[in-house]
Amino acid sequence: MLHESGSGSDPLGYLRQTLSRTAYERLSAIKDPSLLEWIADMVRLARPSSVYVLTGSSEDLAYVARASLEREEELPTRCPRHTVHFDGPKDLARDRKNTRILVPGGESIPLINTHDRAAGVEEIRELSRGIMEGREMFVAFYCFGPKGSDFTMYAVQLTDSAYVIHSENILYRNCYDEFVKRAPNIRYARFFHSAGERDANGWSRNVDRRRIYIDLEGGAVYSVNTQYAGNSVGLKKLMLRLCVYSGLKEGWLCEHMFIAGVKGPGGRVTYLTGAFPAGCGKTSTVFASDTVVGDDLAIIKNVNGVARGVNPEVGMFGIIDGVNPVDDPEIYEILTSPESEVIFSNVLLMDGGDVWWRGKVGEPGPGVNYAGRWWPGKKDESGQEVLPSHPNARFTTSIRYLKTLDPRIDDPAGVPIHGMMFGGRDPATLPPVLEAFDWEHGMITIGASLESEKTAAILEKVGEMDFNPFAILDFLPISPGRFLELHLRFGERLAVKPKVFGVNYFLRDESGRFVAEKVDKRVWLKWMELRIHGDCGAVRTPVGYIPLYQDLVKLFDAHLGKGYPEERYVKEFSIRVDNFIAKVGRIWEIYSRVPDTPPRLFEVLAEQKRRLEDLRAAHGSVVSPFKLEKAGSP
Ligand code: SPV
Ligand code: MN
Repeated sequence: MLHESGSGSDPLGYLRQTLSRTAYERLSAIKDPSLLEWIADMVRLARPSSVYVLTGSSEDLAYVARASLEREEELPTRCPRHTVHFDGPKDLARDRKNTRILVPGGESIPLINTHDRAAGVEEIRELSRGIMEGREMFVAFYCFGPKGSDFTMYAVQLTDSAYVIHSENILYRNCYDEFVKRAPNIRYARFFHSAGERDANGWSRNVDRRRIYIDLEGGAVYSVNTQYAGNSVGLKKLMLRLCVYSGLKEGWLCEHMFIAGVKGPGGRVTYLTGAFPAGCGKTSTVFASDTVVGDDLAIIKNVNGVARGVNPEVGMFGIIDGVNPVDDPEIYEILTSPESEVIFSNVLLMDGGDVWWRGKVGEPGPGVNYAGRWWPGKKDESGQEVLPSHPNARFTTSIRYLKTLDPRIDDPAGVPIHGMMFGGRDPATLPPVLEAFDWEHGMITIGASLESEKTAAILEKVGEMDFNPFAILDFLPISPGRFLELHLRFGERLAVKPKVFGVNYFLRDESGRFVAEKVDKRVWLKWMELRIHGDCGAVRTPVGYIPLYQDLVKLFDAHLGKGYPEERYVKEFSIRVDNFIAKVGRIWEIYSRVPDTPPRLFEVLAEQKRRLEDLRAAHGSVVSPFKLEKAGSP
């Protein structure tokens, strides 16, 4: 905790003097002195002009939605339930550089951006002094998971941004009553956020002093001088770090994964999770499934030997770039329906009040976008055309609008997880779908070895390959070695181990064209579903199992009504032996710099390399799947 000296002496007295009667009464109904002390401390430090405490009532929700518009943090559109928020041209994505894990003594963790806790605390307190002057502070209480569930974590958010609270009211379950009922017997995370001083456009003025500091020991995150939701919305990626840390200590998993149901023979529903870095087909995989439990995060625990998972969220903060009525009919309909509540961020708001993004039907016309006034053909100082809508433009909306919403979304017991998939953008190595030999092989050669081309959700160069184990590197508060070790341990204790798959929608041919079509992922999902139940065979390769040609022909016909030519099978599923060996080398090299890597990783990678070398000796550098051995059902 970050205590201003002296502020803890009589927090209740201080709050009684400072807050409105309603706000004080709402807070003092929560019987946890340490919480009140923290809030008193932050109020004293940030000096807001008023404090609004949410109980989550419909009046509160309406108040926040109205405040977002009145304070011009969101702009109205032609649809009363649709608004647009702009983060500002320098605040359009997560800030890796200034997002740091605070560690006592400033100890370094391999591949993780850490900072000395004491210095970080001091810096953030300095930046927060008076930061809310003239503004209202919101205090809101949320559940990270279904109410009354053993999976659920709790969080309190302080912020001066109505947009942040509006987003959280859509994305999470308000649960003030749980705090009243259960404090101090619940543990919760604490989030402090301030957009800081804003300019005439409403953008945070001091983005050069943007800081997102994660205090694992104190269970708190401090985020200032930023608005982009990935940096500001506490329960999204900031909570993910705290959740991973709790999971590490208690032996369960908190993951950057969706949870989706895939239907199989006889109407059975099989649940799979999927981890993908941003912009690699995660959302489209969710929509290619039959039911949706969650689109971004999962908490997974061992319940009587079975891995069960919940989605801690109830909303989506999704990439809108490219969303179109042909490829994404369901989400497109939600985003264009006047019935749904949507916050668009960093899209184009046209003068007539219509919203435009790449993929929206119709042409973009003059209006306002992430960089200010926009008109067709607008160029920036360097003569580059300014895109009407930013590649990392997003939508925030409730998951409950989905027609494919899984009926078990609120089930406190979660759903059984029978498969886990990992996917990245890989132009040259991985086939469209691949099944690991077993849990350990999958966690090591697929999950912990995940790589992907960089995308627009991070403030760095787009196009390079990035090592991104479990698609969670940006959100890891611990070494990837320990995170892998946690997975290995978790799997050992399961009586039913989920199957592990790799998927890749971005394989290119010699001329650089994508080989697969967007819709094909439905077939890969159906194949995984069958494999989980042992309902089809496979080809055994040095890197895992791949589909048999005849099974894919059947699946393409049954689910997409199209043929699947043999040449495509050969193109997609040939084993690119040299590329796989190179990948083993890259991953080996990375983990050899991570001292706490489980030794099994090197053994499993070495075995994989040996199998690949044997195959190369027998059949050369690129091997057609028809040359490989058929395996029966597992
Ligand atoms: C992601 O980038 O993985 C997201 C959006 O889901 S953000 O909140 O920016 O992390
Ligand atoms: Mn995500």
